[in-house]
Amino acid sequence: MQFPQGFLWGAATAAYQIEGSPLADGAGASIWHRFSHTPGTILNGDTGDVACDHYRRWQEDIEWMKRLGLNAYRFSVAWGRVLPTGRGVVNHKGLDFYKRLVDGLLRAGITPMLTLYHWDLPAELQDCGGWANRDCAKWFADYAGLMFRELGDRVPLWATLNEPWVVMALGYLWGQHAPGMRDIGAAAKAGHHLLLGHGKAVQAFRAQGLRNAQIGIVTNLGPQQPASNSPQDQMVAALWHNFINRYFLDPIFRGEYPDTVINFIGEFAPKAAPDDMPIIQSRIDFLGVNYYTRNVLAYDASDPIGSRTVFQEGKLHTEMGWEVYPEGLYEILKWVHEEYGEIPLYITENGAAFPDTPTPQGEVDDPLRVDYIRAHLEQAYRAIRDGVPLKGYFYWSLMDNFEWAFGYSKRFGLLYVDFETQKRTMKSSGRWYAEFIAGQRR
Ligand code: IFM
Repeated sequence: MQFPQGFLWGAATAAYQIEGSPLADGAGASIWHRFSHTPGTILNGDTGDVACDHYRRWQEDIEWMKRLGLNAYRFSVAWGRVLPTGRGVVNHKGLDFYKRLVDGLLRAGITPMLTLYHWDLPAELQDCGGWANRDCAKWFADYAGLMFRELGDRVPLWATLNEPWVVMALGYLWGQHAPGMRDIGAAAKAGHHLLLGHGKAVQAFRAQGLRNAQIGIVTNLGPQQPASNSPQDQMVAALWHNFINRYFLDPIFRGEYPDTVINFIGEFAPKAAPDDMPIIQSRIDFLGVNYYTRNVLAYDASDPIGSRTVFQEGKLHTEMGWEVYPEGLYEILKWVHEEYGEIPLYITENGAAFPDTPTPQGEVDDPLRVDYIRAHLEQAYRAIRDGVPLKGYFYWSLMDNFEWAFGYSKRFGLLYVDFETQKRTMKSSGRWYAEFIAGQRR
C-alpha cells in the first residue's frame, strides 16, 4: 500500500479528554466539567480534572508524536479556556496555551488540524440554553472568528464541529452526555443551531481571507444495514441511515434535511428561518469522517423508535461493544463521495478500545489494535484506488484518555497512559503505525 504523496498521517485527541487542569489560568468551567462532577453521570465517578495532564505535558506529548513519525495532529480547543464565559472578555493565558502548542507542532514538522468545538461548551452558555438557544450559533461564530484572527496564520486545517450528531443525540435527546438532556424538541433545535453555528463560522473564516488555511466539519458516519431483506428491516435501516449519515450532511451540501427523518419527528422538526439554509450551505473545503463501526438493524415494534441493533455473533467486538467491520470504512467513503461529490475527505477518527494491560516489564502488546488499524488502512487505500479523494488518516487516539461517560475504562490510545503516574508507554500498535508511516516516506 503506497498512499499518495502529501497524505497526512496523524492521530487525534480532544481538549476535555486529555488536557486536565480544566479551570487553570482563568479558564471557565465547561458543561463536561459540570456534568462529570454530577454524581452518577460517569462510570466510576471519573472526571477530566487530571485526564492525561496534557495541559502541562504538551511538550512531552509532541515528542511522542515525533517518535510516532506523525506529520499531522488533530486536537480541539476548549472554548472556555479562551473565553471563560463563552463570549466577551478574552483569557489570554488560555489562548497562549494553544499558541504554544501550535508553534511546537509546527517546529516539529507536524501539521495542526484544529477542531473548534469538541463538546465542551462553556457552562455559562448552557445556563442560557446552550445549543437549544439560537444565539449559540452566533456565540460560536464569534469565538471561531477570534480563533481565526489569532491562529489563522499558522493553522492550515480547521474543523468547526466534532460529530454534531452525537452532541444532538447523546447530549440533548438521550442524555448520556453533557448537558444530559432528554428532550426531543431541544435536541432538534440544538441540531439546527449547531448547523447554523457551523455555517456562520465558515462565513467568518471566509471573511478573514486566510490564504493558506482550509475549513471543514467532522461527522460520525457508518453503514446502517438491514438485518434481512424484509421491507420492515429495510425501512428501519434506511431511517437510521438518513438520521445518522444524512441529517447534517444534506443541509450542508443540499440545503435541506432528509424528508424521512423530518416526517418521523413530525411536530418536533427544526424550524429553519428563511436565510438559514444558505448560511448552512456555505462552501467547505473538506469533510472529516469519523468511522468506527456499522449498525445492523431489525424492525422491532416494542421499541419506541421501532428498531433494534442486531448483535453480530462470531464477529470481533471492541471494548465499546462495537463490531470491527473495516469494509464499512470503504463503504461509507464511497457513499460520501458518490453522494456529495468531489469534496476532499479526511478520516479524522478511526480506532478501537481493547483491554490493554502492561506486562511486568512494562510493555503493552496490543495485536488486536494492530490488526484493526491495518485492516482499516487497507479499506482506506481501496477507496483511494477507486477514486475517493482521501487526504489523510487520523488514528483515535494519540493516547488513552477520558472516554466521556465511560471515564478512563476504555483505552483507545497508541500510547498507554498510566493515570496514576502519567507515564506514557508506546503500545506495539504505536510502533507498528510508526513503521508503517516510515514505510510511506521511502
Ligand atoms: O472519544 C470519542 C471522541 O471524542 C469522538 N468520537 C468517538 C471517540 C470514541 O468514542
